[in-house]
Amino acid sequence: MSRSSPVTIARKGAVSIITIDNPPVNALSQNVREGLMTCLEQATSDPETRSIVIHCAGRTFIAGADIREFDRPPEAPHLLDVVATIEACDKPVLAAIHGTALGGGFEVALGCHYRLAAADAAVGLPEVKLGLLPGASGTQRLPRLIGVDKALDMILTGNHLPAIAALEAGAIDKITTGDDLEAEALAYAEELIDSGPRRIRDMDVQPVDPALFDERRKIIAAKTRGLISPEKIIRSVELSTQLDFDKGCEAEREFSVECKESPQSSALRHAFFAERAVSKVLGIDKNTTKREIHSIAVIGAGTMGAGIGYASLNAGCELILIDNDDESLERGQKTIEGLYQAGVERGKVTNAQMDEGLDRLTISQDYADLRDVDLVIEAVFENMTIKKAVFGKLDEACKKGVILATNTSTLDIDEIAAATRRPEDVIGLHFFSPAHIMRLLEIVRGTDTSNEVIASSLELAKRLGKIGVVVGNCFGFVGNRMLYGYGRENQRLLLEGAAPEYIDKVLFDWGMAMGPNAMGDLAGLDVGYKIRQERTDLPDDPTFYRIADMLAEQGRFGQKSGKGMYLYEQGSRTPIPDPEVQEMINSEAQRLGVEQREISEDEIIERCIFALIAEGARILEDGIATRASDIDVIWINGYGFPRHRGGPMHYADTIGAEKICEALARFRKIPGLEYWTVVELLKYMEKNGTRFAD
Ligand code: T1G
Repeated sequence: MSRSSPVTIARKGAVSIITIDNPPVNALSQNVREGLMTCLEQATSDPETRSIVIHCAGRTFIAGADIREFDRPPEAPHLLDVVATIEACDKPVLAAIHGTALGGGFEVALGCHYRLAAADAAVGLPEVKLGLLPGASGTQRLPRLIGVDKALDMILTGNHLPAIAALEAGAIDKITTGDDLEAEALAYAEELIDSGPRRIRDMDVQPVDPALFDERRKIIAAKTRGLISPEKIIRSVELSTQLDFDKGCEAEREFSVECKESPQSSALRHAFFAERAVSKVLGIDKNTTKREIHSIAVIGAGTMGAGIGYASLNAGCELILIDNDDESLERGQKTIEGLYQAGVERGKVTNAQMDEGLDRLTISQDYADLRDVDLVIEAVFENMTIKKAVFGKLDEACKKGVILATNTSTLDIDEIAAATRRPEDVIGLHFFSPAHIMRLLEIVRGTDTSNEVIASSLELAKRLGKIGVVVGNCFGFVGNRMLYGYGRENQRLLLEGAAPEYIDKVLFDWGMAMGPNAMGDLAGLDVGYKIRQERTDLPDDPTFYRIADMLAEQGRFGQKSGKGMYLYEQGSRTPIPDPEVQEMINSEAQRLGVEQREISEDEIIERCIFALIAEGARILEDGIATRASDIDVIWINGYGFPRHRGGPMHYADTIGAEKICEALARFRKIPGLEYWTVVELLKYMEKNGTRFAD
């Protein structure tokens, strides 16, 4: 065994302990698999060894196969063979689990004859989140161990099962009583010497009603539209009830290879690593000072302010909610109480946590109450004059070292910071609605924002359970700047003859969480309208957001006013096409001289999605985003871009710069679409055959 193997073996009495030490998460890289085989052979052939423990060093048990290896041809030993070798061992093998035993890691544990877990450990088969299915016998073993229904629940959701629930389900045999896992594993392994091996492959799958599988298919069809691996999972588990163990594993293997090679899985794997890369920011590392944030003040008790406040309370912070009058403050407090109540009803929060959280909430109209806060998040009306006035007052009221953040979704951070004498402490923290749910936090660095403030904001994002993405300062930052081009194209397509419900259906079926017209009605057409009214750099194009402006001017703001692009029945969020709007669009197109024609689904997808790609490329040219994958993380987590397409920039790489440049040139020839100008970065990529990923 080469000295550098991450797998070692040591015998204590009659028990050999095989230890995996492959930081950060003991992934089953090739050298780990090889090391396991070598140690198993040693333990099996050692007459002094009468039982074996497999456990891991570091913060967790095996967190799965090494995902980075999936883009390379598979190397021996294959995980299925490693798991089979463990199970075939004629001495009892115990898995000692701490942290998370996930994917191939849990399959290794299922290859073991017994499983012991630390009380705070969890197990899971999250492959579906990567567009995969368990490929090392997990879909054949788990139904045998815990039954078909529970197995399908675990594998189709990919959720982690805490140790207690895993014990109840029969997925593990024992939970530690103390906090010395290794010692308890040693004792348990000695106990098991007389019990001998117990192989899951020899267990029968408890019979189930075959109709169960079609029921599951119906359920997932709606939930996981467009994904291929969920069906493969159901089929593989179904075969576990029809085939013997080895035949079932063969079928699973085929499905696994098919999924691994699918563009969907490649996109989902890209998203996995992209979301982990966002925390790597130039000039910021683990030595960068981070400011302590225990108390937060939110200025503005509206929907966003209250949502941000609730998220802050949930993260354990003290909260002061500030607004100009009692009515607004009471409304904000009621909103937060309502969010807590809803959390209790959904079992996400306990009554005790709600009471404790609300005890940390203070409402006030007085900026003097801000003297001890560590962070202020301004969430007032999207108007520069109002925001600058607020920051001027904060500069007076707050102690030195407070982070002054604005939740603006479009406005210039530097101009806001200029209203204070401490621009280095000013940063944009752009939350997405609903603020307590949406995982994305766009962290906008101003020209003077200090690295300390950025590092503290990244840490705060983690505490709030958000994905913090650091971006530069420009109109709309990354997300909304790209949304502008996407929305513009939608508006043009309406005038050119594509009905709003048609455009929405095409993009929804393509994978967007919601079509642009339904999304506009949800966000409120008045919000976009007011922002456009404030802008001084809008293009000289009479068709630019023309329909949206007309609707807003008629008071048709969307869901909040019962009608926008669509009609909404009282209390319903279901968009109903409105012939009046279609009539308005047709006559406005005529007035503007925009010829109406049949528009194909492909053209709608190309024009809307390529608008995102083109603006994304310009954002990279301007250095507003550090990496193309950051843009993907923003659109997947903030704008409902389909995760299984990897985000606009990853999607662009699946098409190639050549095709995209050809399409942009084609669009430019359509009368009125001259704004589809050449994007230098795309031109460069076309010429050099490079990708955004490069
Ligand atoms: N392979 C390679 N790298 C991994 C990895 C993995 N499986 N899991 C994590 N990392 C890296 C990650 O990129 C990051 O790197 C660092 O570890 C810390 O991760 C055959 C086919 C375990 C719950 O899907 O869910 O097994 O950025 O920041 O928040 O059936 O990581 O520091 O350079 O996420 O504490 C199935 C994936 C694989 C689990 C820890 N397994 N991992 O969360 O840390 S498919 C998974 C996680 C499979 C078999 C199939 C989480 C975690 P870097 P982190 P964390």
